Amino acid sequence: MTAVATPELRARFAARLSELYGREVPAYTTLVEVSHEVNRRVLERDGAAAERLGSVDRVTAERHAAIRIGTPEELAQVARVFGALGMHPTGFYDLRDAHPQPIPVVSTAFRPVDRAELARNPFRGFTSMLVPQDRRFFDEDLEARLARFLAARRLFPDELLGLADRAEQEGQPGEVDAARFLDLAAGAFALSADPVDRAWYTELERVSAVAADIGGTTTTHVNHLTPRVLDIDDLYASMTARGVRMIDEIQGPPRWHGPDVLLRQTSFRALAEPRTFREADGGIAQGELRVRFGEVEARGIALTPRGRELYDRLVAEVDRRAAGAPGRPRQEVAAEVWAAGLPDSEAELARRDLVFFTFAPAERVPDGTEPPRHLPDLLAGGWLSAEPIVYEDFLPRSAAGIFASNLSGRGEMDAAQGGAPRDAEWLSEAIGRRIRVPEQLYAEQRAESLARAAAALGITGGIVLGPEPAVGAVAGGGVR
Ligand code: OOG
Ligand code: NI
Repeated sequence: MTAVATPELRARFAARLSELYGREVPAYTTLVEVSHEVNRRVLERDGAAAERLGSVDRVTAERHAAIRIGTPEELAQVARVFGALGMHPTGFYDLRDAHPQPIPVVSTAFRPVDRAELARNPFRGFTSMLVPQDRRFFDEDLEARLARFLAARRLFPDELLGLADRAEQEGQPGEVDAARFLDLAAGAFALSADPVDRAWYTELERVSAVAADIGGTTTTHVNHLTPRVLDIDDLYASMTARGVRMIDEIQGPPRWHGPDVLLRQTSFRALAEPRTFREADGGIAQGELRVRFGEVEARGIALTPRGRELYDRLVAEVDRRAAGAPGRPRQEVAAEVWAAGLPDSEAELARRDLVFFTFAPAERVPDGTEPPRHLPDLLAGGWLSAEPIVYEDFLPRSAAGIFASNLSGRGEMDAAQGGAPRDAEWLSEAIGRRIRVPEQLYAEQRAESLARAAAALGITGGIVLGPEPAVGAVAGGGVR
């Protein structure tokens, strides 16, 4: 019997979820259609340059799902399902101290980490876990009742988890097991018709709409499924022209003439969906909930720690200037700050070590001379070509902005209370899997490419990242 390789299983799962979510949230289908139109327009306009940050096949199929769960046990189970799909927990995001609005969750993103796997299908699952132990949001009594409620539910059937473990450990399930796994996995994330306990949901909603979405129901579901577009400003205008009401702003870096970095995101507003409720008197009634929305994103180049520091400084500067000029659109202020603060070419971004690239020997390297050892000299001399590394992760500030612009109530919080400390290490322990660090993954990819290039060019001792010390000391040791 034929076997299904991990990337193929992941691609099939992403497609299944897309079908499911399109059936549940028809506006998502519009969003995907408009995304495809935008991507076609950009390909026509920019030709090969449009595919600089990923092939059109990759980008067309690219999605991230947002999943919200209640306990470390549930997160460990999600990790097994995603593990079968070659997706590893990457990055730690604490949204409890997010602006403009704190959310009582911590998050990680499950995603492929290997370049070839990402190129094949980069499906990600941004997964948030409630922190009922955080006294700023939940008092002891509510924590105890939440814990009981969550302990009594079962989000993922044993058969699914068994198939997931087998696929992860042995790889390549047969067609029959793969089909069963996909049915059960997609089913676990479908919106359930089970009645929602109105009083319980409302009580949690007073703390946070996200707490209610997670802890107010006996099942889980996809909160949103996000396609990728090559021009998010075009997408925003095209959706608005179709009469879809978008949130006020595109989150993340502004539109500008230089290379895209990190991540820009926007969404249409959460739509009212029919749900069944159990009322206080035990009666069943129809009602609606407004929790699922349609997000879309554009991806740029990954920033090095030095680039990220610069980015954070620019964002702070935008905040400062925007606060001083209340009437001005934030995007306009941001574009101005960007133009003054960020180099507007890949070459200059690379020279200043602000973004991540992989490097390979140029098609035609100079003859008859020894290659230099320092990266800037190798680039300037035409020895190496550089390929940008796409940012494959998330931005907590955008996440919080998207959360906030889609919630109606602000929730109640008592900032004087203690918050339960949580970090990546805590999360690794809790789910028994190492949480990868995005910047380390990008740095490893760069180092591997430099080691290969050094070997191909015969540079003994390896390529040195920074310029010649005489030119200006820049940190960054030899690779290899
Ligand atoms: C997750 C919000 C974060 C993103 O793209 O930054 C997110 C959620 O709403 O559950 O999906
Ligand atoms: Ni999202």
